[in-house]
Amino acid sequence: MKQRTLLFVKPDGVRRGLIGEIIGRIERKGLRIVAMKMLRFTPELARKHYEEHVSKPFYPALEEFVLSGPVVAMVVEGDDVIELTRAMMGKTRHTEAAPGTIRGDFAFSTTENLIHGSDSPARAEIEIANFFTDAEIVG
Ligand code: D4T
Repeated sequence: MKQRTLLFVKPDGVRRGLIGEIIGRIERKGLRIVAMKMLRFTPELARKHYEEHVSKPFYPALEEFVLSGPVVAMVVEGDDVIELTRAMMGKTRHTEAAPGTIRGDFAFSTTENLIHGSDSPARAEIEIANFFTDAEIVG
């Protein structure tokens, strides 16, 4: 089933020069990037994007981290793209992410884990609208 998802390279990925590595994997997999931009999170966007985590003990550190530098956000399209990109990202915790996944190959922290990807069609729709206007989706 053709789907869209919201991905972003987190500030650690940008700082470490891994934008190209991450986008390259998405392109080489045959997925289609239909929108992309570099931006900085605001506290408001962080609270909106991470609404399910706002009350958790790790949220302050998570917010500080996502505000710590620019991110590269994109909308990616493909068959079953949500499940597929979650598999390519690897598990959230750096200790559990399998080698061959983005986090398994490059992440050494659970908070600084390089990439975000929507985890359901409903979340993808909300997250895409948080980051992009319809006019910015050009692919
Ligand atoms: P994101 O949302 O960034 O794609 O990550 P996941 O979907 O894989 O993981 P998540 O929603 O459970 O966590 C969101 C975000 O919070 C950070 N985090 C998470 C953290 O710093 N400490 C923690 O204990 C957990 C569970 C990492 C990703």
